[in-house]
Amino acid sequence: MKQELIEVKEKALIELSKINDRNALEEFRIKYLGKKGLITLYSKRIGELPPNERPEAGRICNQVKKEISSLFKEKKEEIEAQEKAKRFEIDVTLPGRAIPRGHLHPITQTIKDICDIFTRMGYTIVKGPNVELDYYNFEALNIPKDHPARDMQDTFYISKNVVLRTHTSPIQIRVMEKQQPPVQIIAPGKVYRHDSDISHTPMFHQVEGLLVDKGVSFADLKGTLTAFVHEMFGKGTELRFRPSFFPFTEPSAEVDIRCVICGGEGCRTCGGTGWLEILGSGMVDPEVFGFVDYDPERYTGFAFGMGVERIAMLRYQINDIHLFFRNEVMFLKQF
Ligand code: 2U9
Repeated sequence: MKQELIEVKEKALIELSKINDRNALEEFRIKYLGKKGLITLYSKRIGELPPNERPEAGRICNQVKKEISSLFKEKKEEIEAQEKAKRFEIDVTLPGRAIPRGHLHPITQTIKDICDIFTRMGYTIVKGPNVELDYYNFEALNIPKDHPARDMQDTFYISKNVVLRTHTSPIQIRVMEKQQPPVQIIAPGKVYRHDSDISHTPMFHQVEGLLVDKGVSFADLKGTLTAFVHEMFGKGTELRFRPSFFPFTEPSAEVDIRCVICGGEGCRTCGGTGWLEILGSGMVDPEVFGFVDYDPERYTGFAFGMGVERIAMLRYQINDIHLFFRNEVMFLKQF
């Protein structure tokens, strides 16, 4: 039996040395160390030996069991460590997973570009509330009570005297209320009009500007807006000032540029005229100065306003305003 046990041990140690996964190791444990395993079997057989052989056989059996158990334990730890290492294995030679980089929305980019041109001319950017008092949105801008813009059909009313601003002009009124001239500000932001069809969205963006000081003339307005158009659409862009009307400016003018699509030949975009309207402007009406306590005898000023979506559509040659607000990544990715 002594010889048999030594052979079992040697066989077991060779088997164990070849094992390198959890399942084979478990099979090994059952075969040698389990309840019905070989070592258990031998220890039971000790009782069948003549009494004088039993102590030595018992000692050898215990020693064999101890050795196998100890090497089994070592192997178990080794396999567990290997498995753990495999789970956390990182192949540093693999190419990295690229995180797609986003960018500003084309409307945000256009607002930024417009504002950058004016800040370089010395204008300060000012923001204001989207929900406005009727007074700042209409009254102080010389928009009379019976003006169609004040109709429920055209303006979103929050309550009798509170509206969603229909233009960013109330921002300029708020600034003028707080400070005397000189004022040189640019007012970008969202505006809301009760209007939704192929070419209108109920929310869109405007950038407006205001400059008030002593001796400001229509020539300053023309020079400023000409510089803006040349920066925004290119130095060679031809433009024209066309008489118009706004309740808050007098005289008023709209600015057209040569059609960016046909170059003046006449096409669908310019409606065959060869010109594209891009902004409105004028000298601030003295009536408006009355509301903010500016002396119209001492000060004059000019103002202008543009729709950002329209500028962006011309700039990127987009024919549908709704594309800006659908959040389709395939569209937005292009800018
Ligand atoms: C104050 C005084 C005057 C701002 C102006 C326009 C002309 C204009 C339109 C462009 C396209 C609105 O988005 S749009 O539909 N705006 O034509 N805006 S003058 O005049 C002001 C503003 C504030 C205190």
